[in-house]
Amino acid sequence: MKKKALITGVTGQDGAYLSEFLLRKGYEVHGIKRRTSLFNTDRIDHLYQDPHVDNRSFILHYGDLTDSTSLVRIVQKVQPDEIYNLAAQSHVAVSFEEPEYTANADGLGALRLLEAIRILGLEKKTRFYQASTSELYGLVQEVPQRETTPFYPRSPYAVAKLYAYWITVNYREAYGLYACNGILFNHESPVRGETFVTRKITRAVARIALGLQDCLYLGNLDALRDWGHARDYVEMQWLMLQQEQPEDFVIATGQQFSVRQFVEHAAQQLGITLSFEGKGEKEIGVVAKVEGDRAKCKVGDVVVRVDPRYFRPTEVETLLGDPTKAREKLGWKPRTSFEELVREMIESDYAAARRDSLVKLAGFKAYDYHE
Ligand code: NDP
Ligand code: GDR
Repeated sequence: MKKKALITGVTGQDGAYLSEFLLRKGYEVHGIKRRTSLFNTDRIDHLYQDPHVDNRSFILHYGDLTDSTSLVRIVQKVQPDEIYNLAAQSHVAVSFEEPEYTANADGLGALRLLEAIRILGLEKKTRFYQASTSELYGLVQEVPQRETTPFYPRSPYAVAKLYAYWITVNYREAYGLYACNGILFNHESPVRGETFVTRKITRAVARIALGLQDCLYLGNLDALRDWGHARDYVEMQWLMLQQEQPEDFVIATGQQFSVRQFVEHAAQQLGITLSFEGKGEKEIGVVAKVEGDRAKCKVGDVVVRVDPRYFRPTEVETLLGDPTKAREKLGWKPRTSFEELVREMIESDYAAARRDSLVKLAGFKAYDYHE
């Protein structure tokens, strides 16, 4: 019998990598996607299997973390061995605009899944993974951050995730569920959402190099993050559910870079050297100029500017994880270096930008609905 996994957030970055990983391991993978007015399955289209074919190993269900009945129905139907709760309103800045929805999906969503397991009497069968986050550390109390570091969340997103973290621990202790938290530090990839800072940078730098965009507007350039590759991190999500006892783990690289350094590395990949001005204060201003002619960039072009709208009401200035426990207990260590991560993202975005540029050069005009 194939093992069955149920993934919430299957259409997201991690959902796509985890689906690939579990399918390679021989799992029957079920994913929950939500109804949207446009297709939202780009990241998993290559895994799609025709519903008219027998013995499918990749099956999607409509559902939503804010809708208990849909979750209970799906868990009952699938009877999963493992649930990976990856679904979330995952954008920290957006959580300040939509705090109630974020609390509902990110906080109560985890509770609804845990209750579904309990209501259906699956406590002994179904293992549960909760996508916890380094944002829990917020205003950091210890450097580097490890499993025992106290939390100090700094956004509605992080506060909602704090609830999800503790309700996962509580159900483990109260009902003996195999439930655990992966406290994952930032992880990126070529399919990272376009509004997270890394992807926003690699996409913009590629488009600037090809003359499709003039300037990149950013917020806090001094924020420090511990950035890894999503492909490496989903392996840990699975490993955590394969242990004898459920435990919580920090997943990180143990290396830290600033947003400014990420921009520099991304530009360097395309041979563009930038000179930064000022300290990136919270006001619109010139931040980086091109130092040597390269592609469509000319010496002195201003390609990065600071825009206050991208600053957050409360910021997490610095995050650095200590993955010692994961290494010692699970034998895990990240495979992809920071440089490799940036290169992979730039290569992918440059290829996409080249395609757009060729289409533009060929005089193609997109269909206009109002014509
Ligand atoms: P993404 O934003 O790429 O994916 C989020 C997924 O959740 C999408 O499939 C989205 O659907 C789905 N979703 C959002 N709201 C709902 C809802 N109400 N009901 C059902 N599905 C919903 O996130 P990542 O893949 O990057 O992250 C995965 C998880 O890990 C998230 O919980 C995130 O908070 C957490 N995390 C991420 C880290 C990172 O650096 N990437 C680090 C630490 C934690 P749709 O495609 O329709 O929008
Ligand atoms: P983060 O990721 O908030 O760490 O949450 P994000 O990439 O959004 O921000 C990282 C840092 O960059 C600064 N920043 C900007 N951020 C965005 N998005 N856009 C900008 O223009 C910009 N300029 C500077 C931010 O202020 C911040 O300091 C991610 C998400 O995946 C969460 O779901 C996850 O829990 C955490 O990582 C770990």
